Amino acid sequence: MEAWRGLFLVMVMMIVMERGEGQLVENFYSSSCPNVESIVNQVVSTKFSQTFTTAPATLRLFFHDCFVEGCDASIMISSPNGDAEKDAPDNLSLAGDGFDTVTKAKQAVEAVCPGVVSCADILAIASRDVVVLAGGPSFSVELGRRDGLVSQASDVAGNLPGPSFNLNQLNTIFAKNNLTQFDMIALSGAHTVGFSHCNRFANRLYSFSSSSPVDPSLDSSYAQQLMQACPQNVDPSIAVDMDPVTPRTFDNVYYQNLIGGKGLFTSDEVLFTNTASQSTVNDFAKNSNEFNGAFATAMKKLGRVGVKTGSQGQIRIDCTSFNS
Ligand code: HEM
Ligand SMILES: *[C@@H]1O[C@H](CO)[C@@H](O)[C@H](O)[C@H]1NC(C)=O
Ligand SMILES: CC(=O)N[C@H]1CO[C@H](CO)[C@@H](O)[C@@H]1O
Repeated sequence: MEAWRGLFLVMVMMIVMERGEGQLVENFYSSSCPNVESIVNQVVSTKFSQTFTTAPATLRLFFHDCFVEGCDASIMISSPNGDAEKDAPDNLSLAGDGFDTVTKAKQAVEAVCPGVVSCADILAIASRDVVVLAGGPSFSVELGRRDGLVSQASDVAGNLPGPSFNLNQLNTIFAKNNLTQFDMIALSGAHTVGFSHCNRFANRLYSFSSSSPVDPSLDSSYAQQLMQACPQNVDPSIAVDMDPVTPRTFDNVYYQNLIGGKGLFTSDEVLFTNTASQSTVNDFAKNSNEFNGAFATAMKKLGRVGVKTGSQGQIRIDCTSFNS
């Protein structure tokens, strides 16, 4: 009888341990690098005080990293052949400031706890920190990610949403990453900061349909403003604020913009025009606490996508190259 009970207990423990292995925890570095969060925060704050772009650049880097090969810092890898994830055409706006933030934070962490903290975790911490610095909600970050061993430009296509996506396409690609429509709407609120290049939405101004060159869901004075900033055949490096009202504050004005026909991309505006998502947009527009809570929850879920843990992957020494 005792022997059976012992065996049963061992089996329960094995199941618990097996489940625990793939999971992130908040205090992962509590003994190996207890100050990691304050070290990262210090670097991110300094960089943010030098340039606001630190915030949108780092946040978008995290999103792109997680949706391609999981949150494993594969986006950080530079390749002499130009065939790593960051070399894919979709990267045009992956502003150097995001990469620079992670590289600098990693250097500061390595100086105190060498070889212990993954680049993937540093990117996750820095992404939370930039949201807070820009005025958004704070939240705890789960840690324990390992850095990936694969970074391929060819993996990017098909794994990231496009600015012309409709609601179904958005829901499908987020669902593949264990994120609900509610999470997707909350995460889209990241477009409350940062820039977009003209070519990502020019179709809405000049070639929407044969009967109407301008997308009728665009507010007409906003459309005028965009045409002024983005004339046809404009220099491809020209970019506009995605939130025309409060571009440097992480707030719920993004959703108020959608209600007013001032969503920059089709994929933004559709969240309001489609009745299946409209009520969430209305709620987030009215209630910033609700948006903040939903965004924080969705960021934690985003941070769990495709993570490597335990003995998978490696702890990169230099975030831009695999350990040799
Ligand atoms: C819902 C589907 C999404 C689509 C279709 C989308 C698409 C885009 C596009 C086309 C740009 C402009 C790139 C450029 O031309 O420079 C952009 C910028 C940006 N996106 Fe998204 N995005 C989506 C979701 C997200 C999510 C989930 C996040 C983060 C949580 C995010 C964060 C950002 C940020 C911060 C920028 C500005 C980057 C900068 O100024 O450097 N996006 N997005
Ligand atoms: C989604 O969640 C399931 C169940 O927890 C997990 O097995 C799967 O790996 C997750 N997918 C991604 C892309 O993280
Ligand atoms: C920041 C970055 O890595 N930019 C690259 C984006 O992709 C183009 C090619 O599509 C490269 O030329 C850029 O260097």
